[in-house]
Amino acid sequence: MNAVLELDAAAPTSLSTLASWVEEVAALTCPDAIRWCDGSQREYDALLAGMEADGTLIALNPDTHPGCWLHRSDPEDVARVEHLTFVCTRDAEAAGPNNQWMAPDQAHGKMDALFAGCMRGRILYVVPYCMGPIDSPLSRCGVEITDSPYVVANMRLMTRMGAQALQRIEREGHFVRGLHSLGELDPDRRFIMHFPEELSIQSYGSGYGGNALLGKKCHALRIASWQAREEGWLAEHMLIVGIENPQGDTHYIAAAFPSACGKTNLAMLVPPPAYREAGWKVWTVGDDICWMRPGPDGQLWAINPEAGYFGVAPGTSAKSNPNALAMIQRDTIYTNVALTDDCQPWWEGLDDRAPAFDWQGRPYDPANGPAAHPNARFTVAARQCPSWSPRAEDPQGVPISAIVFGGRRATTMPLVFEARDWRHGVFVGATMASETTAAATGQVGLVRRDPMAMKPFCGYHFGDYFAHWLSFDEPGARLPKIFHVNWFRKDADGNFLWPGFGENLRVLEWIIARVEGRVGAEDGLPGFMPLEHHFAEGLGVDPDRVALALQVDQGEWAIEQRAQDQFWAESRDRSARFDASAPSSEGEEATEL
Ligand code: OXD
Ligand code: MN
Repeated sequence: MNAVLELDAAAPTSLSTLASWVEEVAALTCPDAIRWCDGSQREYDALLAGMEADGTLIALNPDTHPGCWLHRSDPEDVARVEHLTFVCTRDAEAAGPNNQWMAPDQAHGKMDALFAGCMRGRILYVVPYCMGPIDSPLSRCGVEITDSPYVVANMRLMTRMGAQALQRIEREGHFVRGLHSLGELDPDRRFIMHFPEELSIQSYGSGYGGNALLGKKCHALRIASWQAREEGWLAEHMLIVGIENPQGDTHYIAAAFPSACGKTNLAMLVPPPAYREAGWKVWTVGDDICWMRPGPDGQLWAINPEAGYFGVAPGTSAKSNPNALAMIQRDTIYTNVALTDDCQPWWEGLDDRAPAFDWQGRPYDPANGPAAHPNARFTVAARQCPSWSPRAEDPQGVPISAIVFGGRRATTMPLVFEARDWRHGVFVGATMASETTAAATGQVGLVRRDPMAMKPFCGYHFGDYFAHWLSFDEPGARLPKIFHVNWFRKDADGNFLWPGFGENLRVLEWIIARVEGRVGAEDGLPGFMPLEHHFAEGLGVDPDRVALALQVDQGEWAIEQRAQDQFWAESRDRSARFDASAPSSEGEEATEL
């Protein structure tokens, strides 16, 4: 490999702060060699070949899945670990009740002890990356140091990684510092530490995506949310999707849902046949993270800082997400999926074939649980998606017409409603809740408050975060309308009331009609509710079930409001100023056309 350097060789960068940081880290971690990654195909191929040789990756069936690989993680290292994730600010209050806090000195002491000598026998990779289009003023850069070639390969798919990013970093002179080691993969020696004041991240003891691909949750959400507050923008856990109507006009919608609630599916939605024939098109800009900033025209302009998708495999099928299925047929890294007997990737919900091996490589036995881990993932370059939007590369970003919040709620929350104004919309996002999923360790299926789907990702005090959101409502602002959706409402027998997937376009159509001021709404308990809509037209679902999905039950709503009050009480102090200003759900005027 041309880029392998001995420890004492000169670093290939003109930026002395970067060169000296790499030297310091090498002195602490004692790697056998240092490799500066250039992001080339050659480098990527060599990394994959090395991982195949040492068993880190298994080549999948080259006829059905060319260029695809399977990685089996340590069985104890399969999801984000919120209980081991910390925000380390000088002032404990700044991290807020929504984060675990540790004093920076204490955290550094702990992490230095863990990192000491941890790369002996390993290669230290230096991974310069850019979050966002390489020439966008909205983008931000970082450098991740890691001893995991799996992380390097994933970072190449997920970010603009390598020589061009390094050039931008050298030009700008600053970058977010991320230090990662697999360590021993011991859950008792695992920490994910964030130092927003130092713009740095330290992650030890996990190879799992959200803990180890530091550009993603750690940088693009926790650190970026802190930077965004200081600089007047928003770093959000949102997909970005463009909806093109038959007249050729495209509206961009940003939508926040908690992990594993169908963000990727919504971002890649395939219109139902009647909509497709009428000329509706869907364009995927991003499936997980959205950075938004007010433009000179007062609108919010957004970029997807990522260049790839790290999606949940189970449940992905020709029905739920045909675009995703098409894009992961080639050049994809799978993690913790099952295998068929001819070495094709398989997971629950894909099809009715029988798997041969489970995610741990054991002959499949239903007594051992699901064949694929419920949080099994695929990593793939965004451009491979058939609905990929070329606007994902636009340095100016895309203008956002609507913001949608949503959660997984069996009861209470209707299919859709609109917030009365920005202030109310912030309240709706702040009080959002969802049933927990397998994307994080812990019990699945509990309703928890997850404001703006940022509970695990906001790098500072939620009270300050809500205040930051409110601050965008200023003279001259042309802010998006805010909506709330729930695709997951169930009837008394536990069956979903709404078919979801491609049919969700019907709800997005109503949202766009509201944005354009073309349809009326009535004021209901949660906000403005649909009057005219096409939700049930030609849907093949009993319209009474759709009506039930749209309904708000007074008793359930009262319980919801008590739960919201309890949430505000927990985040008292800084959120109090916001709580006091929250609109009541009664006495507002219905919107006129
Ligand atoms: C993700 C998550 O991986 O939210 O996107 O957990
Ligand atoms: Mn996510």
